[in-house]
Amino acid sequence: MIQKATSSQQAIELEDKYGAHNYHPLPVVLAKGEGPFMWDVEGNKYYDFLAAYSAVNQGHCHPRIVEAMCEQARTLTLTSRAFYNDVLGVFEKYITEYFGYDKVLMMNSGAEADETAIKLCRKWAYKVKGIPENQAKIICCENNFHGRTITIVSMSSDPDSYGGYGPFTPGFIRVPYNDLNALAEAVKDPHVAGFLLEPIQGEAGVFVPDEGYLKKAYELCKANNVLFIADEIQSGIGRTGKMLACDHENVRPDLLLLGKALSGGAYPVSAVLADDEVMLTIKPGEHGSTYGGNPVACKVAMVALEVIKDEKLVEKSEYLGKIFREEMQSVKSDMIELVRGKGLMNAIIIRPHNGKTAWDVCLKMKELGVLAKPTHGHIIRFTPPLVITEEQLREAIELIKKAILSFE
Ligand code: IF1
Repeated sequence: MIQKATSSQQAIELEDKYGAHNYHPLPVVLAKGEGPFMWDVEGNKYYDFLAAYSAVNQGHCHPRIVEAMCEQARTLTLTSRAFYNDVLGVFEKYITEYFGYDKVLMMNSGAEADETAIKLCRKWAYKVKGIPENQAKIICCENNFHGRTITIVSMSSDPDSYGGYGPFTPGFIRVPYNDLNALAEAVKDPHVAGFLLEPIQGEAGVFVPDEGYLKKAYELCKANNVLFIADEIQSGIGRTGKMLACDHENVRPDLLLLGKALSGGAYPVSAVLADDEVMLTIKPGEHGSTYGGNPVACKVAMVALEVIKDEKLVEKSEYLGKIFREEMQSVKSDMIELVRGKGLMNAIIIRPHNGKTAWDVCLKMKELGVLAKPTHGHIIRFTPPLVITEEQLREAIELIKKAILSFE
C-alpha cells in the first residue's frame, strides 16, 4: 500500500530531497479536496482560489466525474489507437457538437494541444495555402504562455521560460499583445500561416485585451488567409463568464485548443478542434499519442463538460466574477494597484507596501484559509472553482480583504 506523508513538514522534506526543484510552492501540503475546498495534512481547511490554474472549474473530486473515471478504469483504460474502442468516437461526436466543429484531435497535456495546433497549422500552410515547404511562419504574442516544450518556449518572451534551452525552433514572429497595428503588419507576410494567442493572457497576469481586439484580429487573419488559433486551455470552459473567452466577441477560432478543465482536474486531457480543411491535412501515421483520447480520458471529459452545462457554471462565473471585482475594487489599500479580469478569471496587481509583497499577502491569506499564488512577482491570480457559492465567495472575499488590510 503506497504510504502518504504523515505531516506537512515530512511531505516538504521528501519533495526537497527526492524531487526536482522546478517549482517553489507556497508552504502548504494538501491532502483532500472537495468542491471549492482543500484540506492540508493537519486538517486545516482552505478555499482554493487557484483551482490548479483553472483546471478544477467543476470543483475538487466532483462525484459525477470521479464515478465516470472509476467506472471506466474498471472496464478498459487504454487500447492505444492501433485499435478502435467503444468510447472515443462517441466522445468525438459529443465534443465536436458541443463546440461546433467538424473534428477533434485528442491529446493529453495543454502543451501537446499547442504542439498539435502548430503542426496542423504548418501542414495546412503547405498543403492548402501553398506556402513553400519549411517556410511557414506563425505569429504569437509578447508575454504568451502556451506550455513548456522546446518549440513552445521558442515563442516565449519570458527568460524564465526559454533561458538556457536553446537552440530554438524557428518560424515564429512575436508581436505585442492587444496591438492591432502590429498584427496588421505581420499578417501581410505571405509565409504567415497562423496567429496563436490566448484570448486573455493568463500567466501574464490575466491581461484582458481591449474590447474588439479579438474580433478585429480575427478579421485581419481572415483577410490574409491566416488561421486564427485560440489557446483556451486556461480561459475556456466557463472560466471567463462565457463558455469560451472568444465568445465575448462572437469569434469562432479556426483552431480551438482546450485542456485543464476539460477533465475537471481529474485526469490529463486536451483537445484541438477544427474543421475538415485543417484537420484532414494530417494523414494516418503523421501524428499521434499513446494516451491521446484514451477511454478514461474521454469518459471523464464527457462528464466534465456535462457538469459545466448541468450546473450552469458559465452563468455563475459571469455573476460571481462581477461580485469579486466590485468587492475588491472597493478596498481602500495602497497595496491594491489594479483589479482586472472576466468572469472568475481575475487578478490583483499588488503594489509593495511597507516592504510587503504579493508573496506576503499569499502567506497571510493561507493563514486565514484562502490559497492563491503570485505570478511574475507582483500579480495574484484569483481563479476559484466555478462551483463556489455566492455565500462562500463573499466569505472568502472578506478573508482576502483582511489579509491585504493586515499590512496597512
Ligand atoms: C506550469 C503557468 C498558468 C496555459 C495555457 C497551455 C498551457 C498552459 C494558456 C500548457 C498551462 C499551467 C502550466 C503550469 C502552471 C500553469 C500556468 F503559470 F505556467 F503559466 F496557468 F498560467 N496554454 N498553464 O496556461 O498546459 O501542458 O501545463 O497542461 O507549467 O507551471 P499544460
